[in-house]
Amino acid sequence: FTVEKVPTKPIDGQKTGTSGLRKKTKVFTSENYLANWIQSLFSSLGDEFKGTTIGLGGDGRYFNKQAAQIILKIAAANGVKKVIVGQNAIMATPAMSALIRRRKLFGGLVMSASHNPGGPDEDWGIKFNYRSGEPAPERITDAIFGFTQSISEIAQADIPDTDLAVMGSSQYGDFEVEVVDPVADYLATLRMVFDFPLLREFLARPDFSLVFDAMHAVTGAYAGPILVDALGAPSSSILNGTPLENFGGGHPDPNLTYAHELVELQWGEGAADLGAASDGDGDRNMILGRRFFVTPSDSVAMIAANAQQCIPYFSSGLKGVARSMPTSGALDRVAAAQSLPFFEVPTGWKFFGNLMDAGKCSVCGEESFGTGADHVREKDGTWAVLAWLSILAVKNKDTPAGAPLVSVEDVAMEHWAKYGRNFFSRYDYEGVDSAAAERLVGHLRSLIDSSAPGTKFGAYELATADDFRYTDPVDGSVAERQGVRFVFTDGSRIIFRLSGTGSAGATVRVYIEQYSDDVSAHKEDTQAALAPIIAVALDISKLAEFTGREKPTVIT
Ligand code: VG1
Ligand code: CO
Repeated sequence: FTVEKVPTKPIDGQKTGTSGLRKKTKVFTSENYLANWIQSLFSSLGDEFKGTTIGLGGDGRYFNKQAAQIILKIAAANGVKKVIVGQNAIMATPAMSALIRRRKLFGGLVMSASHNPGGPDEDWGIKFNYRSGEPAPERITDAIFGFTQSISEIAQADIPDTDLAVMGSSQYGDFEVEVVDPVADYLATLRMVFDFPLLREFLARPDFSLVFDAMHAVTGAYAGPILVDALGAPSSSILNGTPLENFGGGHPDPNLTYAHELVELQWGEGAADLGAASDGDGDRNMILGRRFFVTPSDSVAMIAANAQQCIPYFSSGLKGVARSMPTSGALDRVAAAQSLPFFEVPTGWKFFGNLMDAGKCSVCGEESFGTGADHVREKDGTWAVLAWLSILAVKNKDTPAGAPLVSVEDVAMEHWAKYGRNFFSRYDYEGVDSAAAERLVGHLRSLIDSSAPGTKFGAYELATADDFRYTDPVDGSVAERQGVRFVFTDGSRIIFRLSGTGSAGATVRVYIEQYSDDVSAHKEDTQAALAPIIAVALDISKLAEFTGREKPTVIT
């Protein structure tokens, strides 16, 4: 093939956020927008990737199929030897991470804006994962951004479009495209982690039921082969299992607001013993019991506490555990009780990768419905569902037919009785004016400076206040200004940060946490338990005054 050099000009604002580059679809489909970023990615990698193989796939959203063809042409022209593409351009984020690791790829591209809605008027996005399957570290994303600011031409191969519906290889000169099953490598990785025969046996019990909501997103392509074919769940246990380009018009975000179909089911007569949902690209998860919600900060703590007994991959114990800074301290208590190394990192999965590569962390999680482990380098929605299934399967090994099963709620109550409960909630204010959000953060930073330890905020006495700064214990890199936090003497916390995954305007996130070791209070409703500290958070931040918002758009 021949390589054409297409002249182009830098386009503003191609800086990646918490997880890749996300914009309105119309921005990405505008002239050279995607091509500029892809060329900048290859330019930033120097000669390092030449002659290597990379992966490509996405969450099935609108524009992915066209985007894949654009990416293949630029990859060929820049000297990539081979691209492995998921059939129909499908590849869940954790599956890409598994593919990179199993096939020792140089990296992989995931076309996804995760839980953001899809379609011509909604969002599109792309992210790059590196050699060990981890989200590209900031030194790479910063370099890409640098190239986007000075780019003058795009190299493009004049190869025909590849039929991505058909598995198999196509050769174009020295360049090869191989279309593969997007499930196979990922399933092989999950088989290495879990006891599939045990899970199969448990799912076959007539007194146990599972419901999984794929939200018309990418896990629709995985739920059938994994939950039904490999584990024997009835196909009726999968809801919204067909991936659609616009996710059926919804937000493919597994939380109590957007996964309302599943929530209604789990709070109704037809509730299953375990209810779960995943997001657009398959890395998030929500875990529900019957009329019971497991907040993600608790989920990671409960999985960590039970991992060694219930999941074969962890049978010799955990190397360590980690959570993002705004995630509640439930995991800290498990780490302390089991004398495990513990790490607190900034928001975003990229910070866990170094810890895992260095053998310091086995299980980690974020409050934002992200849970995962070192079998891959991304959070993993399906993994979390199988982890909970494993916990239930092991705890019910001796439950005779007809006797009540140990439920999700029982697991949670038992955990809280042992470790105490960290009540946690997050308030999101979406679509806030960016300048107003910046003024709010400015106010909070000045509040840090003016508040000495011992200052009273309502009934709470300040222990420390800061803007979180993280030094990576492996490579020494520093991430600054990762969230304003107020920590009180009783361990309660109020944290504020701005989202880095939106495509327009600003989203203000307020994270609230309060600990209780009083077993009689553990059944209390989260919002009721946190009402006093939430009032303090809204008061000291003057959030309503700065943003004009009386109420959050989403509460999780
Ligand atoms: C959000 C979450 C963060 C998560 C990120 C990517 O980021 O808060 O915990 O890692 O989304 O998740 P932010 O900057 O908007 O708060 V995903 O499923 O969108 O890849
Ligand atoms: Co996601």
